[in-house]
Amino acid sequence: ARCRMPFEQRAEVATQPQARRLLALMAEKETNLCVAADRTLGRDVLALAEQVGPHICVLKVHCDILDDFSPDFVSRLRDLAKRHNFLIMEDRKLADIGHVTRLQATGGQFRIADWADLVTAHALPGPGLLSGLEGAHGMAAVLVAEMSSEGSPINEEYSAAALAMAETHGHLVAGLVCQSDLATDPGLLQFTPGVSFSGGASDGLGQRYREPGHVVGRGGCDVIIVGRGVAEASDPRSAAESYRQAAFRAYRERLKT
Ligand code: 5BU
Repeated sequence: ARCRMPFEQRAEVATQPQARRLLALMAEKETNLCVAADRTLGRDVLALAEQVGPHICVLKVHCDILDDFSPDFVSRLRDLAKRHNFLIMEDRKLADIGHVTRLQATGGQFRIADWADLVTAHALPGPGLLSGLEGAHGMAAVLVAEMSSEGSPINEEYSAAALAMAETHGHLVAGLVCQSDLATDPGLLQFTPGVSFSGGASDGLGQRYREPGHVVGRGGCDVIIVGRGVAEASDPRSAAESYRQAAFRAYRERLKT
């Protein structure tokens, strides 16, 4: 049922504010593409965001891989997010006790909660982690329920526990990072990484890829996450356009099933 409900309708039933915002934006902008801007210089991340901005619903970053992270970088990134209408996800994969999670989310040199709309977190520590994010400037968590990488020890029981944690903390959790269709709540978004037009490929470091049409059509994925497929393409703008079209077409097809 969740898979056959259009994003605009899901935006209305979603209770988490960032999830509502994102679902509405996806419906309006007609995109369910998130680009992972895994570049190590701020200006290269900004240049990519400028190129792919019109085609994405979310830009995902790893602030800790930047050689030159600065407050100026995040203020420019926020300007681009506003201009092109996308959300910013920091893929920090928080995984500590609530107290430390709060310090990591709000302090340090990155001050993630000052600029990110969404932050990823592992379910591993339990709900205290989410309590640590309470009051973090409205930033929502996205819980990692499954990983794309080869040999991950995550099993079905763990994924179900991550889902249960998301469901019982609906005011703080906008969705899941997952590889299969876990959620039933239409207000929760499922983000899926390990997506490339060269499905079946690997990167030599454990990443496993599947095709956009497959993950959205059969995997229940709402938002595809594409990194190198876009960032390392000779023309990132047109690569983003292609991934966007493939993923949105698969979403539209899914509504008819
Ligand atoms: P790629 O270049 O498309 O392989 O990048 C994938 C991105 O998604 C990268 O930023 C990872 O940190 C992120 N990722 C992932 O690949 N697999 C996972 O299970 C999770 C995140 Br969670």
